[in-house]
This record gives sequence, C-alpha cells and structure tokens, in this order.
Amino acid sequence: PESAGRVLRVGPLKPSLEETLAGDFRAERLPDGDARASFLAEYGEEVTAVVTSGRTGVDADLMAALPNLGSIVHFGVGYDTTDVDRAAELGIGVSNTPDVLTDCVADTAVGLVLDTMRGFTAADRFVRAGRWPVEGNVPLTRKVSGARVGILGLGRIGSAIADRLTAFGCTIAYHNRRVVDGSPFRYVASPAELAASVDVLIVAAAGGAGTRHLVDREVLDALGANGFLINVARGSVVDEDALVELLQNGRLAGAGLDVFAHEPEVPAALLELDNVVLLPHLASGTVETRAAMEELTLQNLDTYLRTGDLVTPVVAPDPTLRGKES
Ligand code: 8YV
Repeated sequence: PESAGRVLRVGPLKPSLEETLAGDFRAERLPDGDARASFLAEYGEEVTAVVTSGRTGVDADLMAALPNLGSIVHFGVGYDTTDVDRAAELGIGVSNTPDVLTDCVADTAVGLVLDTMRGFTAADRFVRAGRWPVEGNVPLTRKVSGARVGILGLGRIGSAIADRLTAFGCTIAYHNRRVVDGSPFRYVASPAELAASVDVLIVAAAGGAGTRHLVDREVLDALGANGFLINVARGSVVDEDALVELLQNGRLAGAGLDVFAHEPEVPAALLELDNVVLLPHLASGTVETRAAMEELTLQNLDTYLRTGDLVTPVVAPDPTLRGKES
C-alpha cells in the first residue's frame, strides 16, 4: 500500500514481519548507534507510523524526533516500553495485539505451574545425568490438582489461566486494580493478602510504572516457604533481587519464570537452583499465535495508513492534538 508518509521499524521484529514491512510498506529500520541521529535528522519529519514490539518501544525522545508520527503499532500485547502517557498527550495512537496470544500465554502459565510444582524439568535433568539407576527415586513434589491458586491481574490472560486451572479443581482467588464484575473468583484486596492465602501465585498483570515491584519482598514473604511464584507477565512486576534471595534461602518453595527484569539476562544464582524453571520469554511463541500476532500488527498498520484509525487501539490516534503540545 502506498502511503503519504514513511513507516519506521523500531527494534528487531519477527523476520517475516520485517520482510513484509520492508517489501509492502517500504519500511526502514531505525539505525542504532551513531547513524540514528543523522537518520532522524534527515527523515524524522516524514515518519507517520512506527512498528515496534514490547522489547523496544518508543520513548518520549523518539516521539520528539518524529514530529508527524501518528501511530505506534506494537507486535505483542504488552507495550510497557512505550511512553503511552506521552503518546496520548501528543495524539499519537498506540495499538497492541490482544486476544490472539491469550491461549498460548495461559497454556505456558499452566505448564509452568505443573513443571514447577511437580519438578518435571528437574527430574528430566536427573534422568539425563544418569542418576536414576544410582540414586533411585526423586524427592516427592507437590500436588497441582486442587491447589489454591492466586492470580495477580485478572485480565484476558489471567482469566484464561483461571479457567484452565478451574478444570484442575484448583481454588482460584485474584487481586486486580478493581473487582472484576461477574467473576466467579474470590477477590482479595492486596497482593500480600492474596499471596498469604494461596499455594501458588501467578503474575499476569501488565508491566509498566504502575505495577513495578507489585510483587515485592513483603508479598514474597507472605507466599512463604511452601509457596510457588509463576510469572508470565513482565519481570518488572516482581522484585527480582528479593525473589532470588528468598529462593536461595529456602523461603520460597520454587518459581517458574518466563520473564525477567533484564532480559535476556537471567540472575546467575537462579541457574544453580533445581526448584526454578527458567524459560526465555517464549509464552506466545507458537507458529499459530505468532502468525496471528503478525496479521493483527499488519492490520493495525494498514488500517491506520488508509483510514487514520487503529483496529486494536490502546490509545486512539487524535490528529487534532498534534503540534499543539506544550
Ligand atoms: C512477545 C510479549 O513475544 O506480547 C507480549 O507482550 O511479551 C510477547 O508475546 C513480545 O512482545 C515480542 O517481542
């Protein structure tokens, strides 16, 4: 599709998406390092749309360098790397890819609950190391069916996790910014109270400044030596230093983590622990889901360029605000 402006890719994207953007939309990638400033000086005014992901995003400085930017299109449901408040002030639209990845992220959360509580990955390491014939049985683990589960963030993904674990006979409670109308699950007023009342706490809240360290030392202490922590949201939601320390000291039973505070860095201390399951942020990473995310990303971009609107907006574009900001 021809468009009046230029489409910019910010950060690495799925290769097939990068190809389509380059081929069909003539989108260039924002260079890193020294080349960035000269690129922005030369072409910044022409850019009307950015495609990026939760890995990179668009900060206020980049918005300032793109005075005609009308929309930021994210590949992914999370957009915490973009300054959404500033975008809204400037009338810049922001979109994400909700719904299409809910199943796979919820499946991953359930997989982490099973793996972490039952010790499957640790037992696999035990077998591979040839220890079974020598040492016999592995230590007993903890029962998942019927466990008390706490979900932090009962949005689309949190609800899908709750539905799956309901089928396991688990008792579900949740904490959320507000009570979810019509939810059959027990609302708990604070993360610490929730943690104190469950066997496993699952983090499914959005990232960003508002949820930073929502799971702090107090919450982890409340979860306690028999409690498990699962995180499929963002590393920023959990105080990772406190988590590592409590795991090292046996003050938590275990953790299953798909996300970390400084990806792709994983705290070295965690690599030594057998009661943690460590995944490289793969929750949405199936052929089917990534294809659906790619399609929805392209639909948002194409619709914006043709009509000025987004299909799945987090912030609707408002061209009347552009150029009027203080
Ligand atoms: C993506 C994610 O893999 O959707 C999200 O928020 O974290 C993942 O599904 C990631 O954003 C793509 O870079």
